[in-house]
Amino acid sequence: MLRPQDGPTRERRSLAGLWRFRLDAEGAGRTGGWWRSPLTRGVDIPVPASYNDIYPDATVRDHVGDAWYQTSVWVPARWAGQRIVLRFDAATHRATVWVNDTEVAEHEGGYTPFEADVTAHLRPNAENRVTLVVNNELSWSTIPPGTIEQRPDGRRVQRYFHDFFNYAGLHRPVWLYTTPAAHISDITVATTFDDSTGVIDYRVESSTGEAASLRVVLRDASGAEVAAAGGAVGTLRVPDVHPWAPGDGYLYELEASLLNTSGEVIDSYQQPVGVRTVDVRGRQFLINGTPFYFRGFGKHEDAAVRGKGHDDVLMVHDFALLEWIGANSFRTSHYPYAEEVLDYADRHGVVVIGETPAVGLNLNIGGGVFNSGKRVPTFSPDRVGDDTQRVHLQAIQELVARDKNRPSVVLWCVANEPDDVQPEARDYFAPLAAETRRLDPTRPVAYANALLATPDQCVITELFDVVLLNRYYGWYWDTGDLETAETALEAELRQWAEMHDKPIIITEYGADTYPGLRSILPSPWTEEYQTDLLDVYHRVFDRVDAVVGEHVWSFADFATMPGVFRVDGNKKGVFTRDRRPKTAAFQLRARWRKGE
Ligand code: BDP
Repeated sequence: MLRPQDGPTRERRSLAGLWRFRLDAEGAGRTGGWWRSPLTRGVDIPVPASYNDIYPDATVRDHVGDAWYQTSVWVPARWAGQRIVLRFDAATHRATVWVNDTEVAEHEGGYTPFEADVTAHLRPNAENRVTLVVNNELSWSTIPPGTIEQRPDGRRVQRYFHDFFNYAGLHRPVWLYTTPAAHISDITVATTFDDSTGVIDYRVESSTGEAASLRVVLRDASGAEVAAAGGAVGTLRVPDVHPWAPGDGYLYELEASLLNTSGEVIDSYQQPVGVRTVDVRGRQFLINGTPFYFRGFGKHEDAAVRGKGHDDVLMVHDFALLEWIGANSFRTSHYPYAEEVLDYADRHGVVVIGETPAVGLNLNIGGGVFNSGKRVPTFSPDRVGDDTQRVHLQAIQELVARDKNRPSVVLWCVANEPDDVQPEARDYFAPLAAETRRLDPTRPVAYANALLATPDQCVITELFDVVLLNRYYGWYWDTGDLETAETALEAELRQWAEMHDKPIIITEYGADTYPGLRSILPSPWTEEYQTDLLDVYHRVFDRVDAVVGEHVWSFADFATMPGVFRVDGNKKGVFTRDRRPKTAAFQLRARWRKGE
């Protein structure tokens, strides 16, 4: 799926700003036709942002159900005759959209974009109304899943099994953009090397099918043309190619042009291309044929007031902190991040594990905390079943469609900590793994495993290329006892390495840490305990060859649902929520930048 862009044949208009907003817990707006007129009794709401924390009002923060957004937009007269598209980069978790009086789009899933051709419904040279109802309910047929509890006083309360606050709203930019009627609709690139020559296979799809001709030109970062070809499908060869590599986000630009029969350009699109390869060989993870070691974090899109609203200020700051600390990679836990984030990673050579929103598919873990006692089945027709699998598949398809051309993304993570012990997990995941590979044969596929499934118990590891482990020895297990933690961690990692000839990335390890709490003795929640625990893990990683990466949980403290295990959110951040370093930040910097 192409991102909107400005160019000789295309124009974008951002719909960011203050929209009108109204909660609708009773669902009155859908029957009352609220899209047909200006939203009355609404308040202002900023877009992009989560709506939950903008007003000091628990009704807004804990709202369950529909919420209405409305704005009006002037459509320039010069857009008459163009194709006009309305695009939402994300609406969490689902939305229905109207332009003036007409319904134009419906979308399920809170972290991938959707769009509608609204040419027929907009009036150029006039104000037009855009209305959207966003719904934040989680159920067994949503990704992530959840359940709604009815309280005696009639209130509905959202429950979910993942450990981050259920923020909702328009988290990312909204665009109106134009293309010519005959236009380029998609581009796919895949890159390899032939010695020092870069080989780029491309495919350009257009609304005209075979009717018009296509021309493709590749330019290097200085703008010099380095290769060209004709046809919708083809191969470009770049002698002495400058590869995209970790720490070196070198991008070429592929310009695709759609030409009419007289050779005039009807539409053109600039697609950035990083030339690189990704392979898994034995227990190694190779980028451009060289073993790569992941250093970094699992993160969240999370900040005070904005919630999950995308913010360029925080994004650039976070990338600057990643560089300061010596990280080379991160995982988009636990959902696809804003496209601005992936653009930045592409341009700066930051390696990304791209994850779907399939988190909380495990009834033996609730909100990051492990249930004790008897195992509860997760997969069943009335829990995680066919409906869940269908939306999960759609989430994978939309993630791959969005990010398939990004050099930064080297691995797809299709789920976080699902139940991988219940035998039915295999039937659930086999088609998902197969479909991910079919959609993208160029990247390895994995899922993140929680401690409940040791290598002898896990029923799905074989379906995947890389072993991703989230481990909390010394925290949820053997709390306060780092000696036992060290022995147990090493024993388990060695077992994984022996039983599966695959690389292992530790995608989570860490300890909740209250900033400023200090202790001489090993004491969970203190800054010393966090650094001591990280030291233990690092010693073990350095002893086990199959470990090819360490992602600390988490980059920064983040909001969660309330719980006795959470102090104003999850405090496993190496940075606080407002991005101040805990002691662990300096410790990681010393390890990750050693030798620089
Ligand atoms: C893991 C989850 C992560 C949680 C973390 C924790 O993958 O989302 O935040 O544990 O408990 O189970 O801190």
